[in-house]
Amino acid sequence: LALSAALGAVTLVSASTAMTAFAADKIQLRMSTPATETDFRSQGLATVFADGVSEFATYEPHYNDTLFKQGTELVAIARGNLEMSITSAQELAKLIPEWSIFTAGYLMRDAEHQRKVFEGDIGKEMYQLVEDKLGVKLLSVMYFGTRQLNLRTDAKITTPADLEGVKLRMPGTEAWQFLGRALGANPTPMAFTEVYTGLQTGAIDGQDNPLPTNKDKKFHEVTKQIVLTGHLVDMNFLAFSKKTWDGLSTDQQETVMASAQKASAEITKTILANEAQLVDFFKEQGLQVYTPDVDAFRNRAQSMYLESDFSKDWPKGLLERVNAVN
Ligand code: KDO
Repeated sequence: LALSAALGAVTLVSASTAMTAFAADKIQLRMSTPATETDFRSQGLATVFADGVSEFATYEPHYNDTLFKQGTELVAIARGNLEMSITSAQELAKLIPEWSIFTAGYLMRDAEHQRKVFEGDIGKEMYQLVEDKLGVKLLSVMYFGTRQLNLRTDAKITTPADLEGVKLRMPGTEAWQFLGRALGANPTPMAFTEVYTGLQTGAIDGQDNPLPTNKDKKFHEVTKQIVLTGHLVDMNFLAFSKKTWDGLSTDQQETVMASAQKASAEITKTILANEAQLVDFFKEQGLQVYTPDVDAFRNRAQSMYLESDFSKDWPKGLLERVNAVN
């Protein structure tokens, strides 16, 4: 008996070794994003995450909207056509209205506040909602940077009134358009991959993104100023197919989770370090970079959000709980 049990074990081990020996047997993890290959999130995932799961999975990133169009990734995952994406509160809010609370301007204070909110009870509850309603698992939160206004016009912007009539490109969901209006601008939707040309041709007057993204996309070549409104401490989540997740062993699930969290923590660190240096970079490129009357922007945005239809969908007491996290 002892011998046959031992032989059985040997057979099992060699079978599993044979399985992992061929890449073809590995689980394919396709990730679709509008971001470039040089984006810090792309880089962090392609190294830390890909290495972490490499024993049993092949991480296969698709950049610049080449696999799925911006904003369609979550539905693709839910339908079983994609395994992973870098998603946002704005994309989640389109499908799960409770999530619109995290699209509000001037809600999150900084990267640390964001991390504590999503790594605590609030994150657990809000992630569960996504899993139950969409069949998508959110593995981790990462800081994407603080969004600033970036304009091709040169008139100085001090208060929201100065943005009247300014055609501001915002990403293509209602939550983003509302944020543009809350800043006082005239928002217009446009895909991320079209923004550079939009700025170059004057189809739009400006756009908003974090400083590292502005540099990565070379928006400084086609704009004249950056107004440090800091209107959204932006964050992304690593979205993962629940169907794929359920097919993994417990060990593999732990590895996927740990690799996602490690990659996200490193991405956050890199983005924070870069943001701290980039004001000087843009000034060297000849752009005006300055801080407007941030209180004027904050007051207008916060009161517009509280009076908006979005706020009717926010879970009761959640705003107070988010504000109380420190
Ligand atoms: C953008 O379209 O401006 C935006 O920054 C919005 C983010 O939520 C995120 O989708 C991001 O684009 C893409 O990942 C491309 O960097």
